[in-house]
Amino acid sequence: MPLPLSTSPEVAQAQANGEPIVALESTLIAHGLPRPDNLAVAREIEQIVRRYGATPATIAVLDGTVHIGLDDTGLRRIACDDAIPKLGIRDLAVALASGGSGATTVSSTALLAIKAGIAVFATGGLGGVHRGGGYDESADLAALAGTPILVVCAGVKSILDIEATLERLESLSVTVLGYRTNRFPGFYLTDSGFPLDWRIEEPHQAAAVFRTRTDLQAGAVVVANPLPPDEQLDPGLHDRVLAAALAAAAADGITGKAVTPYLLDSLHRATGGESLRANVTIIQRNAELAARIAGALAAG
Ligand code: PSU
Ligand code: MN
Repeated sequence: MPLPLSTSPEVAQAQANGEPIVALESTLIAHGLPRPDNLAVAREIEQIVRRYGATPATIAVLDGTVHIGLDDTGLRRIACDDAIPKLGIRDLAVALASGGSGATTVSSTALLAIKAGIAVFATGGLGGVHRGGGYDESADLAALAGTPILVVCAGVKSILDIEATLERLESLSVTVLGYRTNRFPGFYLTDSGFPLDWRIEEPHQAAAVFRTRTDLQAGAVVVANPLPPDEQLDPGLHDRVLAAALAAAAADGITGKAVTPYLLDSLHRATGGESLRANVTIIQRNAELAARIAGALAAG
């Protein structure tokens, strides 16, 4: 049986015309941003993708069907329905087989985007290796290793062990490019403290690397797009509230896929919305850059 897949009219038309398309994930809407702002942000990032010449394809599972591009009702369900779970790749089959619904993470969005023939994807920050004693590594990393997709992000979330995550990205042969930077971005922070081997200046260079990467072997190209220094979260505030959030997560016994949403929410509360503002700016900027790269890729 073929995968139950529904493509929005806007995305289907762009596909038919060979026009640039940008995949957007739904977990950051459902579980990464607080309500009610999340719905407005979901709509706004789609608008940004359109403004920069591409068609947005927000991906989610609704009632046992994969949606490539959501209408406003679908977007509203993802943003406002309390019963929308977070679906990594391993959860997708269960949700689809049982007629369920859910929001897709970086791993599952990348997989579904490729199945729909979409090569460029914008998100906030990738998952990675968590800090602390118990081993917790996001499925995003292994998924990117085998998926021919270009992901625009602000690095990996700063709640993670960034050094270990960079090592894993290297082991998994994920190509990482700094966009106008030699430093790996730290999500809320412009600079994670770690260097990058490769830097590009313009979208067409990302497109050229991606084409070559795909010719060599299926695997992701990560374009790391840092927040400008004047838009980052104050680093002192960041370090203080992160330490408190990590301690609270441990004290509350938070495990598994609840860890990332819990930490992001703790930071949003503890910074009085400053981390939320930075997170939204990250997503907006990544949507713009992804649309420009998708344009360069479509132009050939
Ligand atoms: N980027 C954001 N906010 C988010 C995420 C990314 O700005 O909430 C989500 C993505 O869906 C990513 C997930 O795949 O966080 C990582 O979750 P985990 O660590 O459980 O793999
Ligand atoms: Mn995990």
